[in-house]
Amino acid sequence: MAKQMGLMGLGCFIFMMVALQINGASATTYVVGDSLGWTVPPNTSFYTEWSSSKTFHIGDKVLFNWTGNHNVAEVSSLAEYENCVNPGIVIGSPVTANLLENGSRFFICTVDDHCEAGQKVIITVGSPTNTSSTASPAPSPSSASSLSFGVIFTVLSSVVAYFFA
Ligand SMILES: [Cu+2]
Repeated sequence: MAKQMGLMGLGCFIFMMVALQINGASATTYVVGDSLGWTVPPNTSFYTEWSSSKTFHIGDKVLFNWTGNHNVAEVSSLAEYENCVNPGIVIGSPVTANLLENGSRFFICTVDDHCEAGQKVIITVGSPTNTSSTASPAPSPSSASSLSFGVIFTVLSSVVAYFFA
């Protein structure tokens, strides 16, 4: 009985460790612009450089934080982003965008000419769609999770099989 309890305990322990790892791997919140926040930047490439200095993964969040007269609007294409097309829908402050899938998302400020002055950012999860980067793609979190759950089921089945043997 003591041996069986020990094995069940081991199974639970492994389950908790794997669950913690899954949560820990998908919980980064990035503040757009870091200490500058979301404002008219000192130069038009500021947010492009900020974004390219980060590696975003599915499950991460980006936080737009600002004071004063700004907003966040999400446009649906690179063309709209480049032309600062106002989608007519803006979001209050602060704004947190959840990155739920691979691809690029385009955010701009629609106040006055802030977008033209560089207050816009592209957040890309997975392989960049608009650069020629040859960096190897990050492993997919979903396949990592599937693998982890596969391990859990294998371990638990072994424990159960042992228990009933
Ligand atoms: Cu603005």
